[in-house]
Parts: sequence; C-alpha cells; structure tokens
Amino acid sequence: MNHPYSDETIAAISTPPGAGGIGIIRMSGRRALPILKTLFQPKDSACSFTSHQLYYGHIHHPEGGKILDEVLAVYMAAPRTYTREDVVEIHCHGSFLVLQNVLELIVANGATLAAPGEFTKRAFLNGRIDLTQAEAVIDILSARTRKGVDLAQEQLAGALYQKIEPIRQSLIHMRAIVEVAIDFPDEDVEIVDHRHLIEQLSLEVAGPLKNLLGNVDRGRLYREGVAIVIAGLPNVGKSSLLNAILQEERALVTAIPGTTRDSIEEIIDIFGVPVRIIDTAGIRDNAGEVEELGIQRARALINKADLVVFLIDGSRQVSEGDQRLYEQVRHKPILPVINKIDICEQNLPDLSALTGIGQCVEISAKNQVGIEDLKKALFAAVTSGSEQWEEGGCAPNIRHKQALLAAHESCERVLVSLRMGLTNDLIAVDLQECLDRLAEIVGETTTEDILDVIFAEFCLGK
Ligand SMILES: Nc1nc2c(ncn2[C@@H]2O[C@H](COP(=O)(O)OP(=O)(O)OP(=O)(O)O)[C@@H](O)[C@H]2O)c(=O)[nH]1
Ligand SMILES: [Mg+2]
Repeated sequence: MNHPYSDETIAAISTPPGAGGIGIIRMSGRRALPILKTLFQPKDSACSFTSHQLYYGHIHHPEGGKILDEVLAVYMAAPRTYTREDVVEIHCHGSFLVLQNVLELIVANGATLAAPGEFTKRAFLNGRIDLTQAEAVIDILSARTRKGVDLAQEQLAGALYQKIEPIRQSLIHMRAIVEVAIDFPDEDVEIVDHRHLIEQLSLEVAGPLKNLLGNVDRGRLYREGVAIVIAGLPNVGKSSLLNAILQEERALVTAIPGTTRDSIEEIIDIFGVPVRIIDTAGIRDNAGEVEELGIQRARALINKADLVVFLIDGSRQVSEGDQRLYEQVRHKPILPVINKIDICEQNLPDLSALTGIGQCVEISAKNQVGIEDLKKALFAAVTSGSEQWEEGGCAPNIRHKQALLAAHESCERVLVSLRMGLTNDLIAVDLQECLDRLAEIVGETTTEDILDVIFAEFCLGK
C-alpha cells in the first residue's frame, strides 16, 4: 500500500466532547495496527486482528499494565477504509478524561494528533473522494434541516461531480480537435468546423454551466439559511407570532405596548430552509431609554434581514405609525401580514394600499390561525427564483460558484473567438482555462492554500 500523503499516523477523538455512552478514538496510517497491538489486550488471546472485525478487550499501559478502559477495537486494513490507509477505531466509555488518557497513550506510542478534517483530507488526497464530496462531509456535519442533510448526502454520492464530469469530457474532446488544427496549420481542409463547435460548446458547456450557476442560490439557502425579522408597531402581536411559529411560549406577551426590549431569535425549519426568526421591539417614537435601545437594535436587525415580516394589527385601520414604519422598512424584501383577524369587527385594514403588494397573509397569532399559510408564504418569498433550480441534488457552494463563473466566462470567450474566426491558438487557451476551472471544483488542481481553508472548517476527528 502506498502512502502518498504522509508517513505519519494520525489520531483523534472522533466523537463530540463531553460525556456520552461511548467515545471513539480513530487512528489512520501505517502505525495504527502496531500501536493497537501494543496497547490493546484482547479478551481472546488468540485474537488475530482480522480486518473489519470488532474485538473486545482492555487498553492497558504497556509498562506496568495499568488498565485505562474496557473497550471494543477494530482494525480496518487499507484500502477499504475512510482514508484508504490502515484505520483503527477504539470504542471507549464516553468520558472525556478516559478518552484523553487513551489518546495520550496512543500519541506516546508513535501517533501524532490529527488536525481538524485531516482524516477527510487524507480520503481526498488518497483519491477516495473528490473535493466536492469532502465538502459534502462538512455540509452533513453542519446541516440544520433534513433537507440540508439530503442535499449534502446527494453531493457526497457524487451529484455535483456527475454534473461537471460530462462538461469536462466535452471540453477535452473539443480541445483535442483544436489542437490537431494547431499542429497541422497547412492542411487544406478546415479541420475545425467552427459552426459545429459553437453549437456543441453552447449545448454541452455554456448551457450546463449556466444551469449549475442557477443552483447556487439553492445551495446558499439550504446551507446558510435566511434571517427573517418580525417588525411592527408595539402591541401588534410580534411576540405572539414568534410563539405561534415556534409552538412554545418563547417570548413574553402582554397587553402593554413596549413589552419586548431585547431581540429574541430562534432557528426554525421552514420546509427545509433553516430560518433565523427574530422578534424585535415594537418601533415607535418617544420611547423610554431602555426601549429606545431595543428599537435601535430592531432597526439594525431589519437592515440585515433577508426578509421582513411587516406586521399590523388587524383590529384597527392602518395608522400613521404603520405608514411611518413602512417607510423605514420598504427598502427590504417584505411580507405584509395582518394579525388579530379574530377581533376584526369590519373589513380588514387595507394593507395592500400601503405596501403595493397585492396579497397579504391574514393570521391570528393568538389563536394559531393562518400560521401554516404564513409559513408557505415565507417559503415562497425566500425561494423566489427557484424556478431555475434544476432537479437533482446540486447545490454548489460559494467556492464552486466562483470557479463556475470563471469557467463560464472562458467558455463565452471561446464562443466569441469562434464567431470572430480568431486563431485556434487563442481558442485552445480559453478552452484550457475553462477546463482548469472545472478541475479546481473537483479538486484536481486545487492549491494547498485552498485545501487548508476548506479542511480547517471541519471539526477535530473527522
Ligand atoms: N385577539 C388577539 N389578540 C392578540 C393576537 N395576537 C396578539 N394579541 C394580543 O396583543 C397583545 C400584544 O401582543 P404581543 O405579542 O406582546 O405584541 P408585540 O407586538 O410583541 O408587542 P411589543 O413587544 O410590545 O412590541 C397581547 O395582549 C396579545 O395577547 C391575536 O391574534 N388576536
Ligand atoms: Mg413583543
């Protein structure tokens, strides 16, 4: 087995810090098995450390024989492992101190502490996964909704790679044709059929790249989520709405205007999108000192929000106060919502006249009426533009986006050159540039700096 990455054997606690039922220490590298043999005393003295088989026994100090823990241990021979190197896992009792003691003993016997993400980095460098799959592992670990996990799992299964690979194959084919033309400039026959090349490039490269770029927003939405601020005058029912969405009494609700001072936020899952929903202080003039601080905070949050729920009290008509507040929030994407429809005596206030937005959502936060419709409207508002999203689990991240944009630009340059009948040399350069950018995405030509940035996002032991 060759070890292209490093001769070091790395070790880390791979389960989260704190107490748990079990805690797992993982080693990867050539010395993993020898270290295990030194420290592990199997119950069955005939234990042969068959690959991928779990053994019961104890971790003991090689000198003196002091027992550190009762464990299950498994040795997995390269290359059928996470890193493609020899891997050992020791399942200890889940006490941080026990795990720390065992890890120290492992290090004293020849392993080095793994850096964050180093196991996955080895899996990538040893060619088991491409870079988009390594990134998918981070996404799985940090996903906040099931939909986020699903998308990450699809990327781990190679969804993005499978979209990019056919584009690369087309480019390689076209580059070969152009290079032949460069090598035989004196041929009478025109080797490169420019019209055909333009067609092929548009269909097999420019189009698919554009589709992938269209999916970038989906990636951002399900990975990072959005911040939605509930804004409105005092007492319109902002905190009641937060509680209704969360289905718990999270924020204080009273009939006294100015109840909420500090902003209150929670993360919720709206049809798969992780949403930071933020209740704020009601905005009004002439507030007291503390309330005024809350109002300033509310304004700052509104300015940073992806979407503002503009809430009014449906039991009275649109007031001057509502109008003034609307002027302050209208620069943001807004969802107008009318609350307290349960006590509205005549017609609901005409919020559309104020906002110019035809449809507004009508709810009773107190009675939990209209909350599902509101969630649907929130989802529709944050996914506007989703028509361009392709089917399948493609959700490129910011890094992919930059490479895709650059690839698309060079593809456009090739198209221009072809249309203008420019030289094949020039066309070949841009075709290569396009290929290089795509190679960056899957990690074939990624620099060490970029890899460091990507893998630093991982937690220890992964
Ligand atoms: N009838 C009725 N009353 C409601 C409804 N929603 C809220 N209220 C009442 O309106 C009052 C104010 O509710 P809050 O949720 O505290 O309003 P708020 O906008 O957070 O107020 P501030 O924090 O002071 O800005 C309370 O007495 C609520 O019970 C509703 O849908 N129907
Ligand atoms: Mg409140």
